[in-house]
Amino acid sequence: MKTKLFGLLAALAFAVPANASMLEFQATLLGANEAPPNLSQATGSILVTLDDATDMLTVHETFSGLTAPSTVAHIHCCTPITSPPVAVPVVLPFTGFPNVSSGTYDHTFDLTATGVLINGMTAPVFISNLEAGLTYANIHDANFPGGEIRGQLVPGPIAGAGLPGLILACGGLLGWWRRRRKIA
Ligand SMILES: [Cu+2]
Repeated sequence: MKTKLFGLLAALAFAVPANASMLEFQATLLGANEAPPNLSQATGSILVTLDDATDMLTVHETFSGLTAPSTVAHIHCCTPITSPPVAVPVVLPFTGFPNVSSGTYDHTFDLTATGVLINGMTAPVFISNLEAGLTYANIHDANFPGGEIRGQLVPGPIAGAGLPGLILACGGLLGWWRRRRKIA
């Protein structure tokens, strides 16, 4: 039992530093969250992963049911969740966003690179606002030039990415320990 516990602790020691600088944020995108709110039945979800050591930001967004093909998609800053929502400037345009009514978007941004953040936004200011829950993601199209669906980015389930990794690491280490014990 003591050895098993040691194995778990050792796995923790390996697993935690790998995730320590990864921060996750997520949002559900709905017409009801737009400014002004709309009755669109479209939905979307976004997962944003920030490596706070390198300022690399990975976006994974899925959406479906837009009333027209998407034109542009963004992260806007800086406003808290309000009712009714207000619109604030675009700070991170999603380059290469697909012009479809249902789809997926995956992209990694270097927040420190010129032209990635716009409207005077800088990486440190953006990151502090992201962490404070003051940014939102939305998707625009011809029917809703101001945005058809929108969601406020809030800290996501780091367990969603971190815990399976941790369990895998623990399982792998225990397996190694068991095999090693059999051989010995
Ligand atoms: Cu936008």
